[in-house]
This record gives sequence, C-alpha cells and structure tokens, in this order.
Amino acid sequence: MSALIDAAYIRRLRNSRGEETVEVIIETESSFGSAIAPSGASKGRHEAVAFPKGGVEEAVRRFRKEVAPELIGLDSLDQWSLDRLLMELDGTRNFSRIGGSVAIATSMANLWAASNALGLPLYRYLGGPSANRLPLPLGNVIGGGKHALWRSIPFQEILVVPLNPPSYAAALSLVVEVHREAGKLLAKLDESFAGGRNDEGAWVTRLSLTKAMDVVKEAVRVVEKRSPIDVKLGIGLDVAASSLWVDGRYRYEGRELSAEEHYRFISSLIENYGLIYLEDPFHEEDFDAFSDLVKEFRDVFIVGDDLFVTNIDRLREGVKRGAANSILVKPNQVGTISGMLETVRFARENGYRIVVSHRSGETCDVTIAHLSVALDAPMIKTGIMGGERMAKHNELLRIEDGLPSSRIWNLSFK
Ligand code: 2PG
Ligand code: MG
Repeated sequence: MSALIDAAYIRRLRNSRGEETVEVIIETESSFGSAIAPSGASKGRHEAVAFPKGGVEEAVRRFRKEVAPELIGLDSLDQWSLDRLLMELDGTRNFSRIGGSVAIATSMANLWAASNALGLPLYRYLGGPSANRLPLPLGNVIGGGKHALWRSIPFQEILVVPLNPPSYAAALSLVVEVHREAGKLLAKLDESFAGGRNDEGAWVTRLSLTKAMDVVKEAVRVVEKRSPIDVKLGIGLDVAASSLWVDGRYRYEGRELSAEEHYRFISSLIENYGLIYLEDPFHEEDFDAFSDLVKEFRDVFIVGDDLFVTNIDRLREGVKRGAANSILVKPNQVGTISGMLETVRFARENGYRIVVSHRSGETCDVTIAHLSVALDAPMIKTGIMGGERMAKHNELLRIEDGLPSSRIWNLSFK
C-alpha cells in the first residue's frame, strides 16, 4: 500500500496572538492532510528557527520553489523519508533556511494525509492498536512572564492537573472549575483585577507570585471539596527561568538572586505548595541545577522545556548529567515528526516522562491532541481557556468518545 503525494500547498494564516503563521496542505492520490505551525514567545535558544531571514514571505516563497516540487511522488506513508528530505532541503541544523514553521507544518500535514489514506485517526495510525489511554490535562490558571503583555507574576505559568480523574471529560471539567474559582478569588483579593487573561487564557494579576499561588491552592481546595467524586488535583509551575536570568542573576519581584538562592526558593515552593510539576525551574544552560533538584525531589515531574527543546542532542547531554526526569515535547521545537519521535524514544529508554505541549501562539490545529494519545503521554499541557486551547480539549473528548475501552492516566499514587 502506498499513498503518493500529488500536490502540496502553503498559505499564510494567523495564530491566536494575531501573528502570521503558515498552513501546509498535502494531497495524495487518495487523501488529504493539513496542519498549521504554532509559535512560541518564550523560546529556547536551541530550538528550530521559526522563519528564515525575510520572514513568512520568504518561507512561503521557498516552500513553493524548493520544497513543494520535491514532495510530489513521495509516499506519504513513509514519514521518515519525507522528514529526511525536509532536513536535506534545508541543509542547516536548525531549519533556519526553510524555517521550522514550514518544516513542522509540512511534516504534520503529511502525517494527517497518511492517516487519512489508511482511514485511521491520527492517534491510531501513529500509536498503533495499544493507543487507548488519555493524558491528564495540565493547564495554566494564572500566568505571567513573557505571556502577559501587562505586568503580572514573574513566573510564566501556575498550573493545575487532576491526578486521578475517571475520564478526560471529568478532568477537563475540574480544570475549568479551578480556573473559574481562581478568577472569583482574584476579583476579591486583587483590586486591579478586571478579568484580564494572557496569551494562553490564564488570568493575569498584580498579586505577588506566592499570593497568586495561594489563590490557585485555595481554588484547588474548593474544587476538590465540592467534587462529588474523590479526586485530587496537583499544582505545578513553568518558571521559564531563562527569561529571568540576566547577567548571572535571577531577577524577579525586585530581587536579584544568585543561582543558589534561586535554587533554595524553588525547593521551598515545592515543599510549601506540594508541587508535583516543575518546568524549567533554572535557565537553559544550568544542567547541574536540574540534576540536583531531581536528586532531592524524585517523585516530582522535573521537566526540561527550553533545556531540551525536544532535541535528542540536548537530551543526551541531560541524560549524561542526570538533569530533569521529564521532557516537554513540542514538535515545532525540532521541526519534524520523525525528529520528535526519535527524541521521545530516547527519552523513554532513559526513563524520562513525556509531556506533550502546545505553544503560546496557537491555532485550532489539533495535531498535538492526537500525538499525546499516540505517545501515551501522562500529561498534555494545552492551557485551559480560549478557543485555540479548547480545540485540543474538544478533540481529546472526541477521541475519548470514539474509544470503546478508553482509560486515562492516574498519577495519584505519587
Ligand atoms: C512554554 C510554552 C507553552 P511558549 O514555555 O512552555 O506554554 O510557551 O510557546 O511561549 O514557548
Ligand atoms: Mg515552558
């Protein structure tokens, strides 16, 4: 069986921040697939470059002139060869010539075309017969850092995740309730609060970081107590610490902390708030701090995002140095589905946990919802509120609905 590609198109669209991005459409003799590239705001230094010099216009021009003609006649079912071709056509280490956005949109569009050619949902095509387990939704309730245009908390995301929900539908309803409850509390405690939300639909606030964390903790308590089922919710943080690291110090809330002082503050937060998830607590070159934290808090998800950028070489370094125990998987950081799969396989072999993630600039593209099931990831980080975030949740509800014997991850034994 084959599904030869007979056409490939590109068009310019916009993401949830109103920035330009690209959609790629692949047609085979018997099917069709399309995908839109997401975009980050707090990008890792080592991730694929989104667009070449010359921006979206140049990326589109290169796709039409150099990429599309080469795709014609390729077998869509051979994802590996298509991704290799994209790398060869680009010829750089970080997709700086054709642009990571063009690469990932092409790679994902092909994955859809291939699944459609076989009449399978994407999660089944990629994950095989055993892909029947839903991830837990990890979403940000209050946000700041580079995702808030106006002043908010210095850390990027205060997150919440149900640990033992009976279904994705129940899990989603819990995180939505926590978000709503936190909004009500902010309205009481923060005089300047007017319901403002950031790039990912998380609330913005002028409260201090720890006050904002208290709000989330209280919202969790209220929702747990009210819930008719016995369910536990965990709290997490994406510190996005690279954006706080300036001239050898962590600078936030008027303080200038040395690496050691910041480390101590992070450990105190884990202890005081019972955090179960910590993403990028240190800047992207400090592998040693990530490895110290794992030694101290083995059961906590210590997650590398900017640290690993879904890149196998960065992860190799991490494994060698014992840095982190989990990896955030964002396909556009590496630029191809095959590159992502290679990193995920290596992560698994080395006992790292997988968390599939959106970017702050998103569209209603739902590819990552399918990837999270195909990869059997324990969590998907895709925000809570906003149409582009809800698109992923709704797709996971559809997947759950279509699975006669679906299960969902349970992390309550931690
Ligand atoms: C992150 C992401 C998504 P961005 O840091 O984890 O929440 O943000 O896409 O801006 O890199
Ligand atoms: Mg992050």
